[in-house]
Amino acid sequence: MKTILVTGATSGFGKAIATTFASNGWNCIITGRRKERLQELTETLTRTYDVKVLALCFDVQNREDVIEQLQALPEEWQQIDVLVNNAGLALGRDSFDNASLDDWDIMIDTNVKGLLYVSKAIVPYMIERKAGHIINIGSIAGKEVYPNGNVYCATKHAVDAISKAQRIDLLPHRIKVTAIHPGAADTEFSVVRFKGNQEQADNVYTGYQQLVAQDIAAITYYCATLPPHVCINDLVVTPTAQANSLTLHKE
Ligand code: NDP
Ligand code: 8X3
Repeated sequence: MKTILVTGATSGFGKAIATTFASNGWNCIITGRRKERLQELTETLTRTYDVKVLALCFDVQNREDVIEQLQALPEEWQQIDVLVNNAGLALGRDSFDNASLDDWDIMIDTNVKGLLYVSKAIVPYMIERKAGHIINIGSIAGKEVYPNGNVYCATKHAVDAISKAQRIDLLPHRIKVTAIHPGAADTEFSVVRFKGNQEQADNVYTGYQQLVAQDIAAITYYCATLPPHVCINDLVVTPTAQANSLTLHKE
């Protein structure tokens, strides 16, 4: 039986990824800050599928907590076949001069440093087995910069660069590294970005068929289940109505 660790499994892509892998018989380590949601998902997955689930509650920004909890994994959970670094967020959509330093700190600490802490804690288990697959969730914001995207785009460009670096440095250890870069997808992403303003969030997703979390889960599963000698390195996926960050065709 294989094991996946998904960060940010309490919502959106992460929840759909955990559910898809569980439905295919994978044991799941799920993480996030919202404990009740982790408990709910644990109950749903174990009740619905014949799999084991380990829920770990931590903020990926908290270096000590991340390292402590992941280095102390029970032995039966140390064989992690796939790590999906998914936890992340955008905060605000303000011009460089108007944006908040606090928002910038949180995005950098979560999207960049959090991904590094989790990877650093899990990679030794993979090196020990000479096998493993890291799948980083980037964004089309990591391929192009758009107006008022400044630091969110910078963090996702960092995810792009870190994925390339991991692929090079972890090559001798036979660890695959895949970066998946989605375009607009209807999750809690925009409600978080606009700090609870539902109207502003809904406006992002009107007038076209956006991606849904299940699309990203299916792609992640496909990437994770290719033969051992095949690795998708970099994958950009947008709604058909979206050509790039700046070009969206709304009806
Ligand atoms: P959601 O807001 O639905 O999910 C985000 C997940 O990340 C939640 O489970 C949340 O869990 C977790 N998370 C956020 N901050 C932290 C933290 N500090 N510590 C631990 N977990 C955290 O958004 P999405 O599913 O859309 O986002 C998932 C990833 O996809 C993000 O990296 C995002 O940047 C990226 N992305 C999203 C796109 C979109 O259009 N939706 C497009 C391209 C990329 P909790 O709050 O419980 O901690
Ligand atoms: C999320 C997609 O275009 O809002 O990363 O940055 S976008």
